[in-house]
Amino acid sequence: MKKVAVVTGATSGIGRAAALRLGALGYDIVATGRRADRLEALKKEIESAGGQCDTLCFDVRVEEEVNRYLGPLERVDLLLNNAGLAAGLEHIDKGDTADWDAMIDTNVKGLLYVTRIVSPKMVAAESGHIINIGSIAGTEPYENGAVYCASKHAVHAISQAMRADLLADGIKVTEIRPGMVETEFSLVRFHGDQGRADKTYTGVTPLTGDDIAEAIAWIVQLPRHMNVNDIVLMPSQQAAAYYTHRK
Ligand code: NDP
Ligand code: 8X3
Repeated sequence: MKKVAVVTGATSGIGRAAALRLGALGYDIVATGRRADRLEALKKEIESAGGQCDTLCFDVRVEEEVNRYLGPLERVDLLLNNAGLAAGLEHIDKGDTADWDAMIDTNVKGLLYVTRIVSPKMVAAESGHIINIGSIAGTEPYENGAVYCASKHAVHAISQAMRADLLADGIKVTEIRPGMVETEFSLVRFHGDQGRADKTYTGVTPLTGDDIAEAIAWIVQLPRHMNVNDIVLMPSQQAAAYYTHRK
């Protein structure tokens, strides 16, 4: 029987690239996100390459939707908790509380809702792998990023704790913490301001979604006795959140 991979946030960026790569590796893909047209396009691309893809269109912030869509899945071998966003980049005294809610509800609560409904299926099967997409923001708080950094610090803590929780059940937990990846991330962070988004990558060759998918492909093909607990992936021109060498 083929393995099933659930990928949240598969309509764009890292999630889309990972879904394509995992589909090519032979996983049956369950691709999720809020944009139905993007999910449909992804399904066609995976299936035209000979893979298999089902799509589930829902918002990870809504627990009832998460349970309604993911509850009926009989088997999940791999869960890629990727759906997330940064919204806004400003000092704490100027932050928009709606942005804060979106980040905490998606990056933290959404990841938890998805994990809560999927992980018992893995526990019952005594096998599975959960990969959480954290960030360098999960260990390096930076100016203007208090709430995004807090949400990714939460992902870092949750990843470590869930690894311990699921250890005896034979379930691997990996956290991937990328630096700068050029996706729709900055466009979303700057609320659709393409000029500001583009400036993020001026003078830098950032990582791409495919680069992260490459790491995911390696991680999921390791033998059962071997796990990557935590991996930090950076563009060569970025040493840390505060150190980027722009040419
Ligand atoms: P994108 O904006 O390209 O993709 C984000 C994905 O998340 C989309 O598919 C989007 O789908 C989905 N998503 C967002 N909110 C929701 C929601 N409420 N319900 C369901 N799906 C949602 O950005 P990235 O690919 O870069 O981001 C993926 C992950 O990588 C995020 O967790 C991000 O924090 C993390 N990350 C990104 C880095 C970067 O530099 N790009 C670096 C480090 C970490 P839709 O809008 O269709 O719902
Ligand atoms: C995305 C990378 O540096 O904007 O998580 O936090 S950063």
